Amino acid sequence: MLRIVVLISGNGSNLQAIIDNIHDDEMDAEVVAVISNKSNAYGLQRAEQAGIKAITLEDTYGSREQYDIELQKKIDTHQPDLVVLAGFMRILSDDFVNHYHGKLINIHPSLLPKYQGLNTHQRVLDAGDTHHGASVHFVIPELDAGPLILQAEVPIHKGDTAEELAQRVHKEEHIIYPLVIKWFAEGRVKMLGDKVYKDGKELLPQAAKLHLI
Ligand code: NHR
Ligand code: GAR
Repeated sequence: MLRIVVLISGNGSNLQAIIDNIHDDEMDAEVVAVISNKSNAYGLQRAEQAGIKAITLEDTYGSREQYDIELQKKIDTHQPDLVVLAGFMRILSDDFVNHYHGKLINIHPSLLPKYQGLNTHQRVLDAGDTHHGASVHFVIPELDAGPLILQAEVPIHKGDTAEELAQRVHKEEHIIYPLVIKWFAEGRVKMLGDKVYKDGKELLPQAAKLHLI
């Protein structure tokens, strides 16, 4: 059984997609706790609704390092095999990230390595791109730079607003994040050093988009 702790800051629609797919696909996985850095995050209610322990850890510690130590303690109480960032909006310190080497993943709303950082949908529109998407990647200390596991691409339509584009990307996120969780539950994905292996073979960045099956 894959024990998962999910970290959120807001709506938690990716959390919901993960909870629903674990159930519907009968995955050998369980979300054992959800932790938010914001007490008003709607995702906390989603967790409670699903009978999952919902925890708030607000930043009252002064330093990023101290917050991350407390966060690590809270997470490790639940002995997770996988820690999932799902709209978690705090940068994590190097020690925290290294503690979960190979067990910490994130979903980022762009076709990484393009558009690291925040406000991706508007930046993609401003650049006049024709395609956009989402990326699931292992987290390494360097922000949004960890090795890719799976990407989904969406077209950009003429006249799209950032909200319309974000919605289109979200739909794909809700497909690819649960799928990656399933791969973990089946022991099919690993990170060794800085490389990702899928089904025992090195997964190159350009192949992450093709590995939908
Ligand atoms: N931490 C590390 N070390 N490496 C990554 O790749 C991380 C990470 C923490 C979070 C998610 C990420 C994203 O997908 C993520 C990846 C927050 C910020 C940010 O600037 C940037 C990237 C991500 C999440 N946060 C501000 C901060 O000072 C706060 C912004 C806010 O509160 O609105 O922490 O994009
Ligand atoms: C998602 O689109 C995710 O890709 C993005 O936040 C959204 C969270 O939605 N993540 C980041 O921007 C990380 N910096 P959700 O709370 O409904 O899952």
